[in-house]
Parts: sequence; structure tokens; C-alpha cells
Amino acid sequence: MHGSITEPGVTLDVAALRQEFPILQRAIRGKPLAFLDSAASAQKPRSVLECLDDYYRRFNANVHRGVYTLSEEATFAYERARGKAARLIGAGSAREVVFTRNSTEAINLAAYSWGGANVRPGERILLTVMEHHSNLVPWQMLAQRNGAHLDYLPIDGQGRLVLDDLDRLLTERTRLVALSHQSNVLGTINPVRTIADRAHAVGARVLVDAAQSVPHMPVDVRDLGVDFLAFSGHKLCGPTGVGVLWGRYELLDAMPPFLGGGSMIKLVELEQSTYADVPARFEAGTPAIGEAIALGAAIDFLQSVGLEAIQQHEQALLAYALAQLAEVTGLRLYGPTTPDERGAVLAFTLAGVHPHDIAALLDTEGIAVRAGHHCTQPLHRLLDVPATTRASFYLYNTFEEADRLVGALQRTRILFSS
Ligand code: C6P
Repeated sequence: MHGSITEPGVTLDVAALRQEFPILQRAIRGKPLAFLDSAASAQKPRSVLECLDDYYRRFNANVHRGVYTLSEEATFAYERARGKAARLIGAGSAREVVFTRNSTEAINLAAYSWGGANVRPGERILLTVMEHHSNLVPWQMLAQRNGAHLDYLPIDGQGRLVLDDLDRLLTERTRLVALSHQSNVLGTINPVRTIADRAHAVGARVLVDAAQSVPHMPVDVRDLGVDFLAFSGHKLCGPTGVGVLWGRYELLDAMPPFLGGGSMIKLVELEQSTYADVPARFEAGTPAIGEAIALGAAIDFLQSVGLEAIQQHEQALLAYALAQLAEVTGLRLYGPTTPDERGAVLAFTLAGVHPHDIAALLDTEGIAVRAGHHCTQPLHRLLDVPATTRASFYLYNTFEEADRLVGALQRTRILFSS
């Protein structure tokens, strides 16, 4: 069993970092909380909580509307947060960042607006079988509306995309490839750049669902070579209610609005309207102002820790947990077994124990994990299991917590085999 909180060579001072997260001081059922469900939603550091509080206490006002001081302060902070989000992902300009509610809304925006205008009957959209419902259902809806067809890139036995099938699946009729950067179940990190280059060669556009990558590793849209990218604030230590759709300016600029209403217009007449420039065109109504500003604080926090250091720490935890979990009899882990091909998301089944029972038993030991299909029903059908239990790690998790997980799973196995 591992003896110390940090691994040699890993620069994160996890003990100090944990002090920044008030919720991590909680006890659950008399045990210290081991929060291993950050893939669903991450915990929030003090700086994010204080930023949200500060906004509501000191300069709460609507944005882009008032000419009074509070409104100007709120507008400045909201737009500054947009700039932070742009820099986080290497966007050329803050104009390319649209604030949405979450990744789901970001992908729906792209599907409805770009897809509605660009995907014609008989054309094809290429997805992968590992997609979260958020990067699947909006494209099904578009395909039904516009008479398009969906194709799916398969995975191999280790949960890696079968790139050989790209030759067969990418054709001149393919208008879009939409894929996750990192699977929320298999943990697989997909070769987005390779796929994007192949897609562009046949004239298709590429959207990457980066909900599980942007919080955990350096992500740069120029390196990925994609056209759209979506992520959620709440998974990167920010508040719920705010996310981002990034798109290449020329694509966003040519897209029709998604929702109609205040803030997204230039001129409204009784019969018709003209629309604002991007990104305002896609931000109808009062946005999640405090949440967007606090997302900026979350980005500052992650960057002050360093995304490379976060990734390294998670990789060390992942390698350690993979080795320990391999010792649990009857445990089947899904996704690549080599740490450098995946992120620190570990979905598994334990022979003879229902995934929900595992999660409930772990909760009695203060360990929070998720059980279910994790919004990937087609993937679970392919894996031939109705559900899995999933533990996921973030910057504040420790090797002791990995030990507690493995120990609790050993006890669960013994309990169910007796
Ligand atoms: N996955 C999980 O526990 P939203 O809900 O819009 O913030 O994020 C949607 C989403 C999109 N893509 C991927 C790859 C995701 O993992 C998620 C969210 C959570 O796995 C909640 S279902």
C-alpha cells in the first residue's frame, strides 16, 4: 500500500491543495470524504466560492445593458472571463467563445445552428460508439430533421477507436465528425488531431466534446486542429450553469442564431429582426453572469496549479490504481490498460455484485463513486453490461484514497462471495 500523499517526481502539493476545497474537510458516515466522482462534477476551491459571493455582494447587475457603474463592472468581469476561457484553450480570439449552460447546450447549439444550415439530405455525420448522450442525441435529432445519416467509428477490445475504419467511414458525403476527446467511461484519450486531419481531407468539419479533457490536461484548439470544441465549467472546478462552445470565427460568423430573444439582436421590427455579431448572437437572454465570472476564477486556479502538473498527478494516481485494481479478484476494468492512452476515469464491474450495490457500500465508507450507464447507453450495450461503477480522480485526490477504494472493493467482494 502507498505510504505518502505525493509520488516522487510529482510536483503537486496535494495536502495544501486540499485545504483550498472546504467540502473535502467533510466526514461522510463518520469517515473522511473520498470524492472519486469528479468526472461527473468537480469540487470547488475557496477562490471560486469567494468569487461568486463577491459578485453577488458587490457588483451584481445585468450585463451589456446598463451604463451605470455596477453594470459596467459586471460586463467587464463577464467579458474578462470569456478572455480567460479563450486563452485556456488557445483560441485565437475571445469572440470565438460562446458561453452556454454546459457542454450539452454547446453541442446542441452547434448541431442546431451549424448543422441546420450545413447538413443536407443524404449527407453523413460520423460519431463514435463511445459518445456521451450529449454528443449523440443532438446529432440524431439533426439527422432526423435534415434527412442525414449517422455513422459510427467502432472500438477495439481495449476501448480504442478503430482508425482503420476511417477509410471506409469517411467519404465525400461526410459533413461532420463529432467525437469525444476523452471518454467518460473508458478513459480513452482519442487521437483527435489524426482524425481531424483525415476529416478535413474529405471536406468534413470536426467537433470535439472536450468535457472530460479540458479540466485535466493542457488542451489547445490549434494543436487539435478542430472546428468546434465544447466543455463544461462545473467539471473544471467552476460553478454549474456555465459552459463553452468554441468555434472558428468564420464558421460562427456564418451561423444563424440558436435561441431568439434579448441581447442577440441588432435591430428588431415587428415583422423581422437582424442579429448581433458573434458571440452575442448565440447568448440570448440574461446569461449566467456570476457563474461565468467564477468560471474565470476556476480557470485562474487551475492555471496557477498548472494543467501539466495536474495531468502528471492524475497519471501517477491512475497507474497506481490500475495496478492495485488488477489485484481485485473478479474485477473487470473497461478501457485501455496502459495509463498513457487514457485519463484517470476507471469504470469497472465486480463479478456477482450489482454496480449500484458497490457504490452504496463504498458510500458507507465515505467513498463517493458513480454507478449506472454514465449517459453512454450504446457503449454499455456494446460492453454487454447494463451498468458499471466508476471512480474518477482529480487534482485533489490522494494515493491513500486510491488505497481506500481498493480496500473497500476487496471487502465488498468478500462480503458477496460469503
Ligand atoms: N458527463 C459524467 O458523469 P454536461 O452535463 O453538459 O455538463 O456534460 C455532458 C457531457 C458531455 N460529454 C462528456 C464526455 C461527458 O462526460 C459529459 C458529462 C458526466 O460522466 C455527467 S453524465
